[in-house]
Formats: sequence, structure tokens, C-alpha cells
Amino acid sequence: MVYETIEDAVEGAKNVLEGNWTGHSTVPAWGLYPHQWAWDSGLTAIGYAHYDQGKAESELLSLFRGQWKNGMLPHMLFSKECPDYFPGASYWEVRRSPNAPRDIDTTGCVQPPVHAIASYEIFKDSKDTDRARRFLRKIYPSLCAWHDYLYRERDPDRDGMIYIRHPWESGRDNSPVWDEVLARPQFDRDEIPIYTRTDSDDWKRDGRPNDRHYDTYIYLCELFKKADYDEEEIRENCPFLVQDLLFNSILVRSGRCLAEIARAIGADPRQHDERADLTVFSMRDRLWSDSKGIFLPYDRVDGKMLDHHEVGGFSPLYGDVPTPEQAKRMCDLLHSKYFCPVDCDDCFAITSYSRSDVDYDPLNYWRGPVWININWIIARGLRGYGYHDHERWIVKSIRDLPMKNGFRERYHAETGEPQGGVNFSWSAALFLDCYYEGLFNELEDLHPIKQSFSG
Ligand code: 2M8
Repeated sequence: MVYETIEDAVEGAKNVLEGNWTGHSTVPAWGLYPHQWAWDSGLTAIGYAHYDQGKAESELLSLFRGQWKNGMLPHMLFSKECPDYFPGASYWEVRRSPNAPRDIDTTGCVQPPVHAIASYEIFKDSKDTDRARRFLRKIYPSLCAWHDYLYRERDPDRDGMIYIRHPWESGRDNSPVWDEVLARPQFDRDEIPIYTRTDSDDWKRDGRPNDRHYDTYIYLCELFKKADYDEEEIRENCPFLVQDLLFNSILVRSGRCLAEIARAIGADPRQHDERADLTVFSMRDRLWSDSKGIFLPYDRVDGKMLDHHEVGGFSPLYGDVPTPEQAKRMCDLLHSKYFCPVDCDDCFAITSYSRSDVDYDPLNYWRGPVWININWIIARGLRGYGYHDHERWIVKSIRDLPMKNGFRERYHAETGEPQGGVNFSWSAALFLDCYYEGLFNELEDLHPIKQSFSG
């Protein structure tokens, strides 16, 4: 055990965040991730919101310094202290776009839009409501511009479902769900620049994306650069355009929070709710697979669903997208040998990919391991549908995995062994969120849930 008591672990989680604090924001983990990442910052702010409103606000406000003129919130803001990171500021050449900020270096793609959710959590958790309202007034226009960008530039069909154009935008970089789309671009090695990976020199040992996938990530970035980051041109040429479930589900939940924020500051909430309604309608109508009992992402280039049992398929619970009947079927599948160890006797929560699939790999990044942030998202979704026992099993893992192994980036899906980045911010922050929400107090009478899904 790394932490003997909950109090020690709470202290430990705060120390992790303190250690990763740069003075205005928090890095995901030193070493592997020494810059500011957009959805990491949003999730980290949710942890700070419970005990340090100043840091929570600063985390988000400092992130929005990188917002582009067209509203795009880039997936990373680069610190000048770590110039050796690849692909770093000099690689992205974002100033090819007139929209990129001049005084701060960023990437040219995005990440799941958790930021209105985080802003609203800061308001809800605040003991100083006047201050929190001032914060909301300050950040509201930036949040609106961010959502406007997504609905304007990433939803050419105007059906409320936005596309992502790079696996990095999904937050689940090397999930097997992207494999067939990543295999699509045929290019020679000399079509992309010579580069050295800084994330790993042995991807197998470190459980990172393989070299071919990394080359394809860079190939896609080259395409963005050639288009000078013009979205219309990118859309015409990009072989990776996917309506992703996690991204759109978070967008719905964020849209609802944006509506709440508008209400709290006397602005008009209607557009936010209408957009969220449209996204929900389209996802339910177009992305549900009745045969699989789960939602599936849509590949806009080939015009078909990406047929996988992948953890993103459950994220619509978080956006309140499924009907109660759909939610029931998802829940049965969630609590089956595919995603969760039988009977939850020693549950390590939801794996990132189905355990019965040939591409499942409990050691490799988004191809199997358990992630705290995804489990937190699904647990919140389950709560909304009244699946309290299922939620509690997940919360138990969010408590037990770090107490046993420390606040790590991810955990082995079957043994709970820690993997990847050490002292990882969102694992610490979301542990703190569950603690302060009192969720760890509700775990005493936890019984195995009978599986109703035979698979
Ligand atoms: C991972 O992504 C970065 C690239 O953005 C990487 O692999 O180097 C993902 O897990 C992503 O979801 C996360 O935001 C980032 C930082 O924690 O790391």
C-alpha cells in the first residue's frame, strides 16, 4: 500500500498537484508531459475547485490564453522551459494561421471540451459565490467562443455532431478503434520529416503507440500545416474525420453546463440547450448500434460506423444521451466479462478496450489499461441514470487503485499494476473530487452485482 488511510491519500493527492503546479497551471506529469494539456487542465481544475478556488480559476484562465481568434482551444500550450519535447512549438508552426495567438505557442488541434463543466464545478463548489460569479462572467465569453468554433467549423452537416481530425483530439490516442482509419493514408516515410520521439524510445516496453501510428500522427499534422490550419481545406483532404462519442458526449454535458452558467450570470441559455438537444438527438438517431448494445463512432470519410467494443461507447451516459432502455443495455455490457472482471470481486473498474477482443492489450496505453478519468466520467454518467451500485464499484476502484499504487497515469486492467506517468494530475484531482463529494463514504455495503449479460 502506498497510502494506509484515506487522509494520507488525500494529502498525497494534494502533494501531487502541488508538485505539478507551475505557478499558473498544472502539468499532467513531469517527464512525459511537461506542458499544459487542455482536457487535463479542465479535469484538474475540478479537483482544485474543492479546496483552492484560486488555483482552479487560474488553471482555466491560463489555458484560455492559448485560445485562437476563431475560438479554437488548442490541445496544448507549450512552456518555453522544455523546448526538447516532440512535436513541440517549432514543429507545429501554428502562425501559418492568422488565428493563432502571437505571444504563446500552441498546437493546432483540440481535445475533449470539458472546460464549461469545470467552470461550472468551480462555481458550485465555491464558498465565495460572488467571487465565483465574477469568474464565470470572465470566462463565459471564451467558453462561448470555444463551443461556437466547434459547432461552426467541426459540424459541416449541421447535425450537432462535431468531428475530430486526429487521434490526439479524442484523448484516447492509440485506441484500437482508430486502427483502420489510421491505416488509410498510404505514404512513404520521406513524405514526413525525420523526427525523434521524445515520449519513448521503446514503445513496447513503455506501452506507448507504435512507430507506424506515430508516423501517421505526424502525417496528419503535416496535412494541417500544409493547409495553414484552414479548417475547410483540412476537411477536404484529411483521411481522419470521425464523429467521436466521448468528444460529443462531453460537448453535450458542457453545453448543459454552459446553459447553467448563462443562467447564473443572467445571460441567455437557450442556444446552449438547443445545441445540446440537437447533438443528443443525432447521436441517439445515428450512432446507436442495436446489435451491439452500445454507441459507435462514425467515420465520415468512409461513411460507416467504427464497429468496436471500446470504452468511448459508454461515454454517452455522461451526456445523458441514451434512452433508459439503451442505458440498461449499455449497463449490462459494461458489467460483463468484456469490460469488468466477473462479479466485481476484485474490481479494477472499466478497461479502455474490450477484454475479449484480439486487439485488447492490458499493457498498452489506450488499448486496455484502466484510466481514472474515463472511469470517473462513466461513474458520473451511471449516477445520472440511477445505476448507483455500478457507480459505486467504479468509485471503489478510483479510491483503491491509487491508494495501493499511487496516483499513476493508468493501471493494468487485470492486476491493477501501475503504468505510465508517475504523480499524475488528473488521477489525483478526480480522486479528490470523489473524496470531497463524499462518494468514498458510500462504499461500505457493496455486494457483487449479478451479471445479467451472458455475452
Ligand atoms: C496523452 O496524449 C499525449 C498527446 O497529446 C501523448 O500521448 O503524448 C493522452 O492520454 C491524452 O488524453 C492526455 O491528455 C495527454 C496528457 O496527459 O497524454
